[in-house]
Amino acid sequence: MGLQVPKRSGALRRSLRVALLGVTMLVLAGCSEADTRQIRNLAMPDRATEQGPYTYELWKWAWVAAMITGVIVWGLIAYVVVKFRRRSDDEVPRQTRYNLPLEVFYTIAPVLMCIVFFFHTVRVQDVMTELEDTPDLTVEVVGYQWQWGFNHGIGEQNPDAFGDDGDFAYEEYVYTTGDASEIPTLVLPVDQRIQFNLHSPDVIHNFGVPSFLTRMDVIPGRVNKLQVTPTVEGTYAGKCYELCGVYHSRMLFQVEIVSQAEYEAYLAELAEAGQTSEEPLLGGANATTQTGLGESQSQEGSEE
Ligand SMILES: [Cu+2]
Repeated sequence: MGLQVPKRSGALRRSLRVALLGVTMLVLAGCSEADTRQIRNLAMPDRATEQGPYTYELWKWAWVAAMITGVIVWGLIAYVVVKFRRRSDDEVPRQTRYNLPLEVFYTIAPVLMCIVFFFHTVRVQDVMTELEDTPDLTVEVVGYQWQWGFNHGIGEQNPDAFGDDGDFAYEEYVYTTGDASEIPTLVLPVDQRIQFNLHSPDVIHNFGVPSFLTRMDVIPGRVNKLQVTPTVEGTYAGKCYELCGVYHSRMLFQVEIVSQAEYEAYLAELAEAGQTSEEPLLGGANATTQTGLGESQSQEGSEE
């Protein structure tokens, strides 16, 4: 005996249909321009560098591959659900074991897919981590608990400098950093290949700008290097991506990509404000000389 389901009245069906239509319209109307952009970008930010599109393409095609796999799997599930459904209460399905060709297929296919994913991941990673011998300029970045400092070189860059202790690319620097009331701004010239030398005097941080579609750990005791070529002028958000302590969430910064002339004017502005030094300020002992870290704060820090 089957289940006795009361037939829905026509009125109920009509009101259900109206409700469904209403919900659909509400959902569609709720899509702001930002949402539409997010959907179009597959939840990725706009690309602001030459290297960014590589990450984006990897992301996009990984989704395409996952979708194709999903559609095949869902299709097969629907097919067997319908084709092999129980047709009468006392039917016992045919019992089958082993299907060698099928088992070989579903072992080899995922392995092949992993190889393809791996190949493209390595290819993109090589682009994102590539270090050209002669970047157009080098910025010494310091991430410290809990702030960022940016040291821009003045004058000619020494292409042989390695960026480690004392071996810096410039003879003179201007610097900027944030304080408790203001986050710092990293100003960069457009269309120049920029190398970031990443320093940390305390714990592991992570230097990341979503619109660059890349980021890198900032590790005490070593200098990690990252090169990007910004291509779109504008203001972007950056932050620390490694939980580094109680005020990790304050390690925000702003990135401004500007023209070469504006960049030079900015450096002159910093120099005029007296924010100059012979060597980049890299936190630690230097922290006392950085803006935003007054003497009282640094003394508190040294007592720990
Ligand atoms: Cu941090």
